[in-house]
Order: sequence, then C-alpha cells, then structure tokens
Amino acid sequence: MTTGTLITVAPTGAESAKTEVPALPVTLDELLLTAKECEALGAAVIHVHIRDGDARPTLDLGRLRETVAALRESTDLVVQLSTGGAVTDPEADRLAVLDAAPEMASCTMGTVNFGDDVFLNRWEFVVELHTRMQDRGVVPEYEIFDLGHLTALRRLLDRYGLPAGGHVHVDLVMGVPGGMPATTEALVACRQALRDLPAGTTFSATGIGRGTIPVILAALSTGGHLRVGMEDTVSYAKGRPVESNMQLVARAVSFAQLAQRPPLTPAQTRDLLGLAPRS
Ligand code: KMH
Ligand code: ZN
Repeated sequence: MTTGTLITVAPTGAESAKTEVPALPVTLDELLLTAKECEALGAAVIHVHIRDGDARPTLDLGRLRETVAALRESTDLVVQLSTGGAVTDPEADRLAVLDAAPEMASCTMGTVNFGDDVFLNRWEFVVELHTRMQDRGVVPEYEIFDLGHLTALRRLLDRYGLPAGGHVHVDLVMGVPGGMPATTEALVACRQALRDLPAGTTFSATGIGRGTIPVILAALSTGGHLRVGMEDTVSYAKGRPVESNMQLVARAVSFAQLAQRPPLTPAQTRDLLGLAPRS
C-alpha cells in the first residue's frame, strides 16, 4: 500500500546549455544550493549530472567524487549519480561513475532514439552495470524509456538476480522524442507490466517538457512516485521558463499533498528503497 510520495529532483541533466537556460545549476555551489533548497521543500533523492568548468557535461571522476562528498556533507538527500551521462559518453566512462561510490545510480534498461541522437544501452553493457552495482552495494534506479525496457528488466533480474538491497525501483522517463509518450495510457501500460516484476517493485515517473503535469497526475493516481527537475522540464507553463528547480519541486509537493500522499523524508525513502540508513 503506497502512502507517501518519493520526490526525486533531477536538477541539471546533460542536454540543456547554461547559455540557453541560465537558471540551470552547473557549478558545485549552484548544485549544493539547489539540493539544500529542494530538500527543504520535500525532495528526498537527487539525480545528479555534473558539468565541467565550461558548463559542459562531464563524467570526470574527481568532480563526481567531490560532488558526492559535498552533497552528503550538506544534505541528507539520497545521492543518485547518472550513469547515463550524455549520449556521447563512452561505456567505460559511464561504468566508472560507480567508482565515485554513490548510494544509488541510474541503470537504463535499453537503447532508445533520443531526439536526433541515440542513447545506446547494449544488453552486455546493462548487465555489466547491474552486476557491478550488485558487487559494490550501489542501489540502482532502472530507467525505463519504453515499455520493452520493462521486459528487459524482467530478463535481467531473472538471469542475474535482485539488485543490492533486494528492492526493485524503476523510473519511467516519458516523452523523450523516440521513447514512449508522456500520457496516462502509456503510464498505465507500464503499471500493468510492473506486475511481472518482483512483488513490492516501486516506480516513479517523469514527463519530459509539456508531459510533466499529465505524468505527475497519472503517477500519483496509480501509486507511483515523482521525479521532477530541469533535466526534464525547462518550461513551467506555456511561454514561462522555469525559474528554478525549487519551483518544480514545490509544484510536485503541492500535487502530492493534494493527493493526500505527502513527501517521504530521505530516511523514509532509504527504508522504502532498501538503502542502508545514514549513520
Ligand atoms: N542524458 C541522457 C542521455 C540517466 O541519467 O541515467 C541519459 C539520462 C539517463 O539522463
Ligand atoms: Zn539523467
């Protein structure tokens, strides 16, 4: 029985340019400020992509380690590093993200067209990511861009076993051009498919761009959790650029409260996802 709502903030991503979206947090200081404010509003997990000194996406291990340490120092948020990176990142660099020892990391369950690009996730790569996370005790969030990715997840778990902590959590990323649409119908189809996954599997959902609100409503009404942030949405409403990640988290919190499923704290989230409590 789902009660509270797990709210993840994905503040930066790898796709938007700082020059076009000035409110995007790209420095460590900007990220920390965003993290603290989003936590105060009700976020429990932060999905992290980082940028280099020129605000370009990077998987630099030193910066990743510094980011994980700084977020742990200044917040209680669950730190989830992206292993998806940017579409141009090589597999070896994406695997090496785990060397930064985050509590959680993303694990995308298949290849998807990504606008004009391809977000490549070969089966062997997915298996390597999953098994390395098992070995290191990093809890995955399985990123699902299309219905078939849930079938791939079932195959992965059948062949290679449950993730660290034993709990399965997926995030439905809806509305990427090339992936599933950000609609209630698509979310319900995924919800049905989740029945083939281990009992207790939880899901969050995020709608890209104008899909944000329909996906929030569909997720809340079907027992799902929420991911919001400027990685996925840079318009608050038609003709109104997002002012900050906090604006998106505050809106998600309002929807969750209206649904009588208030935000989960980071401690409640660790319990839900099978993460060790913070010492
Ligand atoms: N930036 C996308 C190519 C993830 O973070 O794991 C991949 C992505 C998924 O954002
Ligand atoms: Zn991401």
